Amino acid sequence: MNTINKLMAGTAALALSTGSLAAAEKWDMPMAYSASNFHSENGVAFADCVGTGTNGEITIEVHPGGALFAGADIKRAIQTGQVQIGERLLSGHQNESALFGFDSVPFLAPSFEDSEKLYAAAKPKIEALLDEQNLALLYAVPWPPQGLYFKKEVNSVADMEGIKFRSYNNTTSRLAELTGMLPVTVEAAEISQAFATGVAESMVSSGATGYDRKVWESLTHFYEVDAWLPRNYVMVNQDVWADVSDANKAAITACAAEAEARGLQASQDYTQFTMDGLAEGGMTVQPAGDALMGELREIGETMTAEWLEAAGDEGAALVDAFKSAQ
Ligand code: PCA
Repeated sequence: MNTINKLMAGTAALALSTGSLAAAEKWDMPMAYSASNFHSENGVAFADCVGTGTNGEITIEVHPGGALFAGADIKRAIQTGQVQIGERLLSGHQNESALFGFDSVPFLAPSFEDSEKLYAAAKPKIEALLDEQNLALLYAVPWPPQGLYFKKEVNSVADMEGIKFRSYNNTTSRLAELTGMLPVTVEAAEISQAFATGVAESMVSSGATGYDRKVWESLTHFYEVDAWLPRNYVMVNQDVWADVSDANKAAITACAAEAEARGLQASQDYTQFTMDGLAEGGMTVQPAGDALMGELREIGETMTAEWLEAAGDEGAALVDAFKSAQ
């Protein structure tokens, strides 16, 4: 090789290496729940899979605990490209579309099995809604069934009168109103403090969230109600997604499918594990009594009718598709 050829070969090698450097991208992935929560652990495993699957061309840094954006702001941050990817409880955005609340209709799909069927019926519509908002859905994972937390024994709706109730979406605020409680919206990351300071005294949530936030430090009772199983969604900005190579899209989609299956399994495994953890922490953990369940079911009927009215024909079609799959 003469000098000129050597120089040219060197330049080509340099161009190649800077080319592959330029192709390497880092995505930030805000998540609202604590690092120890199973959704967050699943998100980290997904991020690792993407790093490996794309040969390091796309790496994802997970920011759990609402550290980068609080839960309520994550969806907008992805839509507007402030971050490339993130996770959000979509039922927190029922103000944008009532359909986002399909997974929080009381007693519509109260088991993991039903929840999967309901999600299958809803998924095309949810994907279309997200697409209109510049978002592509990668995977979704349900929380364990929702039960009621209190700092006293509660046997009826009358026992709930005037209690300060932590809500996380429209449905949970409405539940508070219909049971005579006072709703206050608090992100999961802030609930330990809210309970410790008396800003809230009660909530509806999973055993998993109570366990993660060590709520036995302030609360005493968890009643299994199996009211609904809301979902977290991992979404990517459509403009970012459009720029991903086909090979990397395939790798990320495969990681997302794995994460969805792993997350569902973790949610199922965590259901009993975290309820046992609440009991070990000193809480009384038991199914809600028949009288209370009867009253809650009546309230659930009111809330179902309200949701169907808000969600219109598309909501009714979604419920019909779910019922015919049962
Ligand atoms: N935990 C989340 C949503 C549902 C759940 O189980 C929360 O309480 O914010």
